Amino acid sequence: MPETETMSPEEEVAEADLDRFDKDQLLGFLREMLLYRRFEEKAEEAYAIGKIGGFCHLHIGQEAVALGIIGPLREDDYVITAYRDHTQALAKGVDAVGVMAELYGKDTGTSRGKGGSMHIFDAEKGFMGGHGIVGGQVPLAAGIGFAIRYREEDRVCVCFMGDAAVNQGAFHEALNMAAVWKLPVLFVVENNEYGMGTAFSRVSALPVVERAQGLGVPAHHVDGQDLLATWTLTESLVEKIRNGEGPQYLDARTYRFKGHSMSDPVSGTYRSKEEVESKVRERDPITILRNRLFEEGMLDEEGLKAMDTEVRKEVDEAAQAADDAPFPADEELYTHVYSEINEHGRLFFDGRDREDD
Ligand SMILES: Cc1ncc(C[n+]2csc(CCOP(=O)(O)OP(=O)(O)O)c2C)c(N)n1
Ligand SMILES: [Mg+2]
Repeated sequence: MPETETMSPEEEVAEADLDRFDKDQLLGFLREMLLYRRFEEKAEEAYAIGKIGGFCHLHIGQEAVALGIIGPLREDDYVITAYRDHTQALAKGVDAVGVMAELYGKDTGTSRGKGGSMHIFDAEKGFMGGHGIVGGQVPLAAGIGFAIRYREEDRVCVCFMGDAAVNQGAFHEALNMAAVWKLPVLFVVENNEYGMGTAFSRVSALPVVERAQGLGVPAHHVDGQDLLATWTLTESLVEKIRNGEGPQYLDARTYRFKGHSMSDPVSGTYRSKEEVESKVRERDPITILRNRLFEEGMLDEEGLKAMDTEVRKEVDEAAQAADDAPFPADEELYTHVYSEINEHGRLFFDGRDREDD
């Protein structure tokens, strides 16, 4: 893909200023990304033995985008995303046990086992899903942004989407309105270079970062495998948005290490085995951060092993809890089919004024 854009000033700061994090924070970042990785590996394993059914899209390889963008947010900010949503839910503070139980289709899952992998949802945590229609969440994010402005709050909504979503009409309509109304939304493209099996460069004349051109939404790009750069740039973009400057657009360059979903091959006609292997070898966000911590003398092999053991235990416990939990009762087939309407005859997107739980 042609590199036509120049670096944004924020990105220069992000690349230069890496000493702004302290040791505990950095170790915490690594632990968090390891948790996402082990969680997904566990889900992969559970899927293979039939404990998880339906669609299941893993985020392995893209962890730094989730943490680097959600980490700098406030607890009361919103996140909305597509179907590759497990690690983003974890990053937003959704309980790992609830996410795993949702994958298992159990009653204790975040959507009572009725949403599954693509529909993790936790309104209390400001995690607004989990959406299966490519680009479907983009106008919803504009709606959330509108609600924030209408209520005169200073919250921010982050809207993740895949690179394929920028070819959807809804993307252009939503970004246009977000710019006109100066909505507090950060639109993030998780640019892993491919849709299901189509290279982005085959279906777009312009690189992802230029696709917001003409819509009035300032565009930025970042190495989405570099957690610290992504975190630093996101902080500055969120500050602009909170200050009322309107929406921002971020092309976060990343790579998916697994197949499109659990039922797809890792490589094939659309990308070579060699390409995937070289990305896994050279562009793993966890390895990149781990190496940096090794170089700085903040972590050694033993420390890493202890961290990993702890994380694996947490994930094993989540899987065991999911396995032990009951499936939803038969009557649950008839609940949550239509959204409840409150006494004012209005629907609230974040569950306010609802008494159904
Ligand atoms: C409107 C619509 N068209 C087609 C599909 C089928 N589909 C599911 S995922 C996908 C590719 C999306 O790729 P991208 O947005 O880059 O996200 P990624 O899977 O790479 O995270 C397609 C075409 C869909 N879910 N919705
Ligand atoms: Mg993609």
